[in-house]
Amino acid sequence: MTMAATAAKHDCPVSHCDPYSRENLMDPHAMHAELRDAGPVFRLDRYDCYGMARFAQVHQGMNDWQTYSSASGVGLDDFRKTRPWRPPSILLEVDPPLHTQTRSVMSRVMSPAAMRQKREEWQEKADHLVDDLVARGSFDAIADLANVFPLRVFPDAVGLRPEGRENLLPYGNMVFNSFGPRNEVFLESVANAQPVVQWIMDQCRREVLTPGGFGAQIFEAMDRGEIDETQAPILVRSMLTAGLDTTIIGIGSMVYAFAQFPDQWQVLRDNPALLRPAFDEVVRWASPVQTFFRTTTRDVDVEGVTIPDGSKVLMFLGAANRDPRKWERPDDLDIRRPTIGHVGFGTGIHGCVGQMVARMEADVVMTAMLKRIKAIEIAGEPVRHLNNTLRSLASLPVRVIPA
Ligand code: OVM
Repeated sequence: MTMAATAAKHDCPVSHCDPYSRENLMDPHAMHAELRDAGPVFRLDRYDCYGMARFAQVHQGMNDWQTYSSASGVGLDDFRKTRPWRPPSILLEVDPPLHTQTRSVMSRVMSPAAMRQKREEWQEKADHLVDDLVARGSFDAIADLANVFPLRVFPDAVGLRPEGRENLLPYGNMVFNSFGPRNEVFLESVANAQPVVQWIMDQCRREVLTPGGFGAQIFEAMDRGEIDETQAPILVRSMLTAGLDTTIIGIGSMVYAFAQFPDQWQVLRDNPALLRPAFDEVVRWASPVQTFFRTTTRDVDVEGVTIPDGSKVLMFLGAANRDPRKWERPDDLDIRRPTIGHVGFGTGIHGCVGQMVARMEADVVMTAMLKRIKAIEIAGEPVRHLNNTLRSLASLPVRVIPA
């Protein structure tokens, strides 16, 4: 018997759910299960777009940039139809060949070798911070740790001046909100946008960046002719946008994960060599960046359903990272599981270019904690911070038992 030459055509399942409602931003997991079960691809009729929530399709789609383009923006807005909220990123919101050029500059500046040079200094800062927190015994793992550490190391590494750094988190919050709809969460975050955006743009100029920093190195790539003088400041802006909220959530998620899975903290304490896979497992489990859009460049068949050319497709990274079709006991943190393929840093040509920074920050903070802390306990109700793209906490009261 032979199979039919063409696959059967199916109607596209339709979901009426709102991924950007307060309820779903607060706790997306029930919605994720529903969307995965809806099918390999579905329509989100509220937003006139498509979506994918299963691992197989999210992974496949993100690894096919020719079909699933970033050049019309990776938010709900279609740059071909509506004016972008800010001048587009030349890293995130572009396709090759420009993307290849800009990414190579960024990946060199934040290479593993570049990050290794930071280890000693960053470890000292982490040790110092964690010493103080362990002495206190109880603290807020977000306000006193996750929000603090990246701000102590990253802006200095980029080469920012000290004044005005309080604008960094509000800016990241706005940009990550802007990838979703113009809902209340977005509008609240842009209420006072103008001075924040102005400050960010001002910090992207060569004159204000400390010599030797990541920012200055981007301008050195410009001197070598790898990018031009209009592009260098926008790449510095990419660092300021993508480099803080994300790593803050990574560190916060690490603490939250091990507080919820104390046996896994024990496993890690017994075998600190698992630190790197443990961070990947936390990023899989938490998916700090929950979603990004792509835009189709042709009619594309997904398991018998046709997505028309020019459609926005919402990629549910968080849902893919907990798809039971791919992961055993997906909701459990298991630092010994193979996390290969998780899409918590994205995947494909747009996979997180700053992940070495994130890994080094997590590494030094966790190294400091592993040495000093026997157990982490949740000591109060965690409070969520709502964002259209990022899943994060505003507060996580913990108590730590010294080692
Ligand atoms: C950028 C940018 C902004 C937000 C996120 C991101 C996760 C990149 O401006 O290039 O990557």
